Amino acid sequence: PRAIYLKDYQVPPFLIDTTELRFELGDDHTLVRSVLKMRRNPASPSRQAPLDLHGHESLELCRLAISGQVLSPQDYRREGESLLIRAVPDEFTLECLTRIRPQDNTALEGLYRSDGMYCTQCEAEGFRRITFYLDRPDVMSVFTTTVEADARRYPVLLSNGNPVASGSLEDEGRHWVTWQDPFPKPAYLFALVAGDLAHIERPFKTASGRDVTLRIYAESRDLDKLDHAMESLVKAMRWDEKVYGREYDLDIYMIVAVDFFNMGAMENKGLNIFNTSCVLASPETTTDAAFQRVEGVVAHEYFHNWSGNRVTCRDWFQLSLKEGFTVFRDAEFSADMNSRAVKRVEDVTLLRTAQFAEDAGPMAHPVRPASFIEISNFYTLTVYEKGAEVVRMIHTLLGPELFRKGSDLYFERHDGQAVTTDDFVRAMEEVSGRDLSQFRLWYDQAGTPRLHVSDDYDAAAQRYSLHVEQSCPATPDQAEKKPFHIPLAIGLLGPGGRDLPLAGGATTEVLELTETKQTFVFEGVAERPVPSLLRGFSAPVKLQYPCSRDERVFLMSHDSDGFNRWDAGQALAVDILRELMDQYRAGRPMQLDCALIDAFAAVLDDEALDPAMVAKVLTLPSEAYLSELSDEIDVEAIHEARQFAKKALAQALSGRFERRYLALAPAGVYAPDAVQVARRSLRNLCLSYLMALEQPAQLARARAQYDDADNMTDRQGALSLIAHSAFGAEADAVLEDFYRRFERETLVINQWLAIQASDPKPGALARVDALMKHEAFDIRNPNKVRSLISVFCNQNAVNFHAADGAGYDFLADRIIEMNRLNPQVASRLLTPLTRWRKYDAPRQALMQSALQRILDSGELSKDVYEVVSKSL
Ligand code: HT7
Ligand code: ZN
Repeated sequence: PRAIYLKDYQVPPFLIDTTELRFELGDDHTLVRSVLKMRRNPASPSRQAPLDLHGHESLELCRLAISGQVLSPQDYRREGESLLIRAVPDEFTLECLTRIRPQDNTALEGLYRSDGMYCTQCEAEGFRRITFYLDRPDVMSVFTTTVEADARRYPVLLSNGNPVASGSLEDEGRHWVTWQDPFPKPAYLFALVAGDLAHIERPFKTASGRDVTLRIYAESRDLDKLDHAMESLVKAMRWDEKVYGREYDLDIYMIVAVDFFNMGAMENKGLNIFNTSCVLASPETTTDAAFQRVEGVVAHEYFHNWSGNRVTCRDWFQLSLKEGFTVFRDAEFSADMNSRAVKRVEDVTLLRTAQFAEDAGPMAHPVRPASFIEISNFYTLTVYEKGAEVVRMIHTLLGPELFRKGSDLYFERHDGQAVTTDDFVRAMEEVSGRDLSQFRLWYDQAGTPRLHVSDDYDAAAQRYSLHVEQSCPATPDQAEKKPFHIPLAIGLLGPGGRDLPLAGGATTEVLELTETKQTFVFEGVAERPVPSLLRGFSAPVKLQYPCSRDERVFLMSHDSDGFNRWDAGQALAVDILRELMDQYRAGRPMQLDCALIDAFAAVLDDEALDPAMVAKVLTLPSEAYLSELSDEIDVEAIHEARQFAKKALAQALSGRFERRYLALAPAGVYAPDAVQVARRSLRNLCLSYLMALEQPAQLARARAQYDDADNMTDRQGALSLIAHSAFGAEADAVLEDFYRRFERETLVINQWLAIQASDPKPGALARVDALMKHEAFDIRNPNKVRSLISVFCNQNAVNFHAADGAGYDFLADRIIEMNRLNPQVASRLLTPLTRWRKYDAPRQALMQSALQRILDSGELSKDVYEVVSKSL
């Protein structure tokens, strides 16, 4: 397989003004007829270029005609994914008839069947599995689509835009519907759905008074689980009108839930297709976290209507243009709907554990990658989450008003265009008058920058100085890095814990780092302050400052920045857990520093704090985060130290945990609102500490919570604690009970699989192996693969990294199997093996040999080949 490079970008030699499609869906095969009005692109320098269409090898070409003239096989050539037609006029109509077999499509790209329905996934390059086309985002066309199918089995026929005609072929029992989308769009935003679906509907009036119908479709058994998604959609539409001045533009907005889906959801114009896991929600079957995920994903896909669809990407290297910006938009939306501080903590936790690890691994790439073999491998945390941080930094540097002006200019100037991240930054530069040329390095340089901060205080001169040094480690293909432009938000705390006034009387100041070494001087500082650095996590960097445990405790209780209060607690816990790991490795008895116990006690006693934030503060850093911070990951030491700390905290603070657990008992009817979610999160965290005591009384408490729960958050919280406990018989019993209660609820059973896959007790691999044969498992369903296989390999370190390498062999076998069925999912499964350099020598050897075995296993998809070959 060949890499393609950003530097080789050329404008398309041809344009497609209109695209007419007719799908005849059949059990044996589907016929796709296309009529494309095409012309040479006046902006292209190549005036004689042949027409080079994309078309997947699985396409069966039945007929090809240019302006009515049928072409014979001598007139064109198929080569890999390309269909070359040599002599074409400057303007012509291309007609094409292809035969495809959606029922055999296990890759879930293009048109495929999910249970009994047809649906599509065209981003990034799936449209070429439907018909021959210029399948690149800078070719935008006006689509008219007719879908024809058996009327009884597929009563609902959907595509993008507005429905304009329908009819039936009565003697054949078939019917058809025609959809027209007036907005030119690239093929990756095309969508089609056909099935026996039920829906809910709601009218919506836009700010300017246009009437829009909102519809959410699902299988009829799930009709009662759609209200939360609808409410989320309405909130997102209102928010985008208010915060960005963006309105919806078609007469109808549809969401369809499907069970087989490679990712979370897809923003196809006017017809979003969603993984059921991101749309269905009910108190009995859905946890609070999943409710919030539905709200966030519904909003994300809706926001794409402007940041992605109306203004799209010129090429796939620009993916973060739409994804980074849209993640930033959805994060701000969620922050406004729920707790801002909690949302920031969650996003930074994800970034610091998983994105930082990606940035330090063999697949590290810039937010705007310079090359790829398979674009599907670049739907990454770097493009999405770090890309959102880059947009957030622009917001921080410009301030909210100028940022809004910049986004207005960007949307207005580029409406209907396919553009680049440079165009986005240019709009921000123009409205602010700022030069962001150095800032653009965030798009081009991979790796997580390091900040080393030191300080000094001159009492006589009442002068406090912060010295900041930045560096960035080498990443694949980028040995040397230039200094980044970094917004570093800081505050200074006086001895009593109050913020000192800084420039202009503000208590937080954004320092701008642009050089390798810089010093910032603060005058008139009467006493040595404690600095609060990187407030709100103002830049995606790793910051080191020699802070004592006492200073961290001080920041934990006094910092006016809620995020940094949490972060001080995390840093304190990391420091103490590392001490425990050293003790464990040295064979000494582990002893928990009282500083952590005292700090946790103070937080538990403070009833004025938001319970959701209390739960975050009292959550020990995860094994994944501790691994990311390690030069060499000691899986066992991390696990043992964390377990020990948890139990020691539980023993020292059991009275407090119990008191708060009881005080937070549910009152009233379940609602996934911020207040209740906060209470449940802290209550379940208290229960997890109490269960760490390993006492029968606590087991009984957890079982009672499980039995009495009126919602999935409390039931599943108790279930996983019991299932992971040392009480083996009770664990088996509760898992059995849960299965019986929910065996018809696919998404709930996926959680049941995940809980067992993440059980750290010995023997997990054998249980996972057995579950693969369970009726609840289906290797063709990505949600099941993620719940069982991914969770085992990513969230059960002690078992996956067993010294004998059985976990690695298991994963290699699954990847070899999945490579044939679903390359995108197979490729994502590889992640834990790619991190082999972070482990001890014997594990390194075992992981490398698992990777080599995959490479040698036969014909690999581009997806798997790229990741394996770059990792070895
Ligand atoms: N823009 C969507 C990306 C997506 C996707 C990409 C590759 C393969 C399958 C996929 N399904 C969805 C989702 C989003 O970011 O909104
Ligand atoms: Zn997106």
